[in-house]
Amino acid sequence: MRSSKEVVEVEGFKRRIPESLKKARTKWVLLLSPPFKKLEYRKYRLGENLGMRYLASFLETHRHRVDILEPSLDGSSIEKTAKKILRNDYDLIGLSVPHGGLFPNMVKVVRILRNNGFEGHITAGGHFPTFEHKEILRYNRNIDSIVRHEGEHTLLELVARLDSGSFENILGLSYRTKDSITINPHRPLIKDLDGLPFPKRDKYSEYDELNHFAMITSRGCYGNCSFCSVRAFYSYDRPLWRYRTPENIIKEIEYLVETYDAQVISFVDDNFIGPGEFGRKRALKIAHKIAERGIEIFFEISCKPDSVDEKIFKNLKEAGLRHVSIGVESGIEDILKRFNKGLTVSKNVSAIQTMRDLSLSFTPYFIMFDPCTCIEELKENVQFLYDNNICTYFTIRNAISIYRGTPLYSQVERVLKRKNWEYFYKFGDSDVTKVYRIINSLGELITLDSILEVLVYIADVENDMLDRDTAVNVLEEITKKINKYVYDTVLNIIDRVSSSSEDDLKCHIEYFQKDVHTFIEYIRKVMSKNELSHVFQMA
Ligand code: B12
Ligand code: SF4
Repeated sequence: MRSSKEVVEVEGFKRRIPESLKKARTKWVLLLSPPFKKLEYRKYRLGENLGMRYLASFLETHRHRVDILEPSLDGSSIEKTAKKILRNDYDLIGLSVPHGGLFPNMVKVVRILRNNGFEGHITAGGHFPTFEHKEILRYNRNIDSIVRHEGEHTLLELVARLDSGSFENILGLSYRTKDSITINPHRPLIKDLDGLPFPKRDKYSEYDELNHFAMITSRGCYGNCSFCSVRAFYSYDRPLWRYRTPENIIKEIEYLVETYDAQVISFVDDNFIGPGEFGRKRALKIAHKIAERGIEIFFEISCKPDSVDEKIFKNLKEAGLRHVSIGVESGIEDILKRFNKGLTVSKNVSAIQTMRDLSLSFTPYFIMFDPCTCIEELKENVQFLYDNNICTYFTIRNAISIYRGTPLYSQVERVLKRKNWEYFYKFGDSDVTKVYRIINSLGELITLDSILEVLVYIADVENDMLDRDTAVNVLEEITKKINKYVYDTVLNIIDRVSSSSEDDLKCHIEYFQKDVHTFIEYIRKVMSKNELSHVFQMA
């Protein structure tokens, strides 16, 4: 029986099916990304979901009608999202779930829809459903099918077969029949990415006042890091890395600039610089073409440290590159091997140095904790961070996340516990657990990460309101101060936890929280002395 509590009133409108759709074989599809509990909106404002936008334009070129709802862009809560959906009689609702953390919210929306009589097909796709397809279908009778891996062709075929209800042989689909779950074979990957229509955009696409858009220029990654689900997602077929040509990429950039006055583009490729000489040449060609055509945009990319090459990055910077996320992950050779990064510490150091030489702002992604971490490794890693002047709350606090489908998942499966569709584990070393708990109780330190981000932004972007030179000088000064403070704090924490009891832990947490507070007040004074107090408000 469905509980009456979850039925929402949908007042003031009748469900409507447009006349045009009634006649044609065209279907009406809604693509939905995870909604939020009211107060989570700011925390989870994620930027546009490119996967859904690719699917939408693909279905539209095959004459289907597609709406997109992205609650993270317009701030709709779970209930408001469900109400909006119930106004229309969609043939199919497609849930896009990049990550399991927000899946419980999706489940709530779906329950409200079913309890209010929604009878259309509900499918889900993205990284999380792909790896958890069996469990989702087993535990969620409201969800009818899962589109695994790349979605364009599988979803199109599913939509075309809705009337017949027969989903046999739709490659890439897992679905529920009355009593069982059928898992169809994989669908080969799309070889020609240039052949795909550009992702569908609308007024919600840009995600801040700078007309900021996301783009992707390749799919897959030739890396094989043990914790990463990207390889697992694409590696059942070849090639591991597929790319769009520079000509096709430039066309999309120009479309975004001309149609939406795009000023900033985040390239969300896992590794913007593709493999080997070919990848480098492609990146260089993209840079040259942007410059040649006089396109005025700022952009950011992510890449592996071993693809940081001074010549390419200089050209990319001249074309508008302003920020690079680099997967440094560790400052210890053995750990880089443990993660199967295919990297060395010296490659990491040289990538950081190249960023500095080119005055490019960068974020080093770093994994401080994993199930096997020991205290000596924490010390060695924090020393690496300090020596490279990148010791911040962002780099010291991360524990590796574990996803089904990854090699790491298979290695540690027996110690994992699942809660709300995410996996948790205990560290092998109890002192490491204590250090982790103390570090994660120091959330106030995030303020310093934000302050550094704002200063980098002011230092980078022309801005009449703020004094850029001051920002550049202060940035250098407080980066050093924060680097030293965070380093000392971690060593101090490590020192205190050894042989301390659970009761001591509480005292340590109080002590460090006070200490952090005092340090932040000190930074506030430094900023105010330099007439940059407003940076605290912006952070
Ligand atoms: C950009 C990005 C983000 C953006 C989000 C942008 C957005 N609104 O989607 C930001 C930076 C905010 C972000 C945040 C996070 N991300 Co992220 N992110 C990515 C990244 C790099 C690219 C996504 C993308 O645009 N891909 C391009 C499109 C074309 O591909 P796609 O999204 O996979 O979509 C295709 C298919 O999946 C499928 N599909 C997708 N949705 C649907 C829906 C339906 C109905 C169907 C039929 C098919 C379908 O069809 C699409 C077209 O082929 C991916 C890695 C990757 N390579 O995909 C990680 C990735 C998805 N992120 C990941 C993670 C872990 C996170 C965070 C948890 C990180 C963190 N610790 O905070 C958060 C959580 C966000 C959340 N709450 O959901 C993991 C997920 C791992 C997993 N198995 O769960 C990935 C795979 C990265 C990784 N290395 O492991 N992320
Ligand atoms: S390089 Fe990045 S995207 Fe590629 S496998 Fe490693 S972590 Fe994943």
